Amino acid sequence: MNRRKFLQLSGLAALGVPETVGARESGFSGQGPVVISTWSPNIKANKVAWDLLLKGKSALDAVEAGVMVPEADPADTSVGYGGLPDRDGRVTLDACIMDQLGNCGAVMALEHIKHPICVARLVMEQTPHVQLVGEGALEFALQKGFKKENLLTKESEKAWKEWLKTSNYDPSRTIRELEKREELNNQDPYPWPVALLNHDTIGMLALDQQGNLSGACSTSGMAFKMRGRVGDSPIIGAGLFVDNEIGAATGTGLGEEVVRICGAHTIVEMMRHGASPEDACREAIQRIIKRNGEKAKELQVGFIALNKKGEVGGFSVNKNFSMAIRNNQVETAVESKSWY
Ligand code: SD4
Repeated sequence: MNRRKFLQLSGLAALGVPETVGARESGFSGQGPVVISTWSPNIKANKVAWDLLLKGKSALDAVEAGVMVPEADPADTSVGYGGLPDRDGRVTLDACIMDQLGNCGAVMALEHIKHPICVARLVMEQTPHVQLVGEGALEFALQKGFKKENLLTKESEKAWKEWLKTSNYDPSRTIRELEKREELNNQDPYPWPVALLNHDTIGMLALDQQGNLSGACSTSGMAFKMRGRVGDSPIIGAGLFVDNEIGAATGTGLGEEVVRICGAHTIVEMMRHGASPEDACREAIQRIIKRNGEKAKELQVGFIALNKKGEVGGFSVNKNFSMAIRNNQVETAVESKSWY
């Protein structure tokens, strides 16, 4: 990529406009630093992470700061503040973080705290545990000085009340929403905010200038889920895994499917045995397809991976999964290849 094009991309991102390169690519290589996130609008989150990486900060600091961007954004209806609630109208958040030493921390079904990723980091750094859940996670956060806030925005409350009319839990809604957009010939396939979509959990992976890997993942989970339901996103090995010798992986989509195959860990193990990031993600997706290919047509799971060399890739069950990538050569968002 020439310098002019690179600057153009940077300019677009500065305006908050995701640059979408030819669809269905996913092999990018280059030396660190690198940051990759699920979903193209997270090009904005990447920017925050990237700026820290350029200053020589750790991948851990970068992914935490990056993930805080959609957590604070009320327009992002599946992460943090403004996340769609469970079927009882309560916003419950899941997040986890993992560093280059194999340290990790997670919170599950955490309410009232805008930045669950920061609580997850403190679980990792300041407790003898890896996971805190519900009331206990909230208590811990309050002890650490986090503010108790109402995270249910007027828009999310409205969406929930609308949902109550049918009370039909429907995780395949994302696919249909995206298809509708395609049918309408929408010129901007990845609008921000993504008001109606049920999937835009952020999973972010980074490689820093010291050559270390870290990752973070944060979500409000599936919209209108049962109270107490926890998906893949805060589960180390499912929603996120980092092995500093090999690489890192994370994902988005219907968490139950990801937990069943230990998605992120599976991908890292594939890379250990020589697979490229894209091939490793594809192999994990194939396991979901193998269980029930027909059912898989109705759901979405998308994985992304980053290896120690700074190569990235992704793969999804259905089309319309995108990833945002930033390295020394590109600042871009691309649609991943998909099984269907
Ligand atoms: C979950 N994986 O709770 C999450 C959902 C998701 O955007 O990706 N939402 O199952």
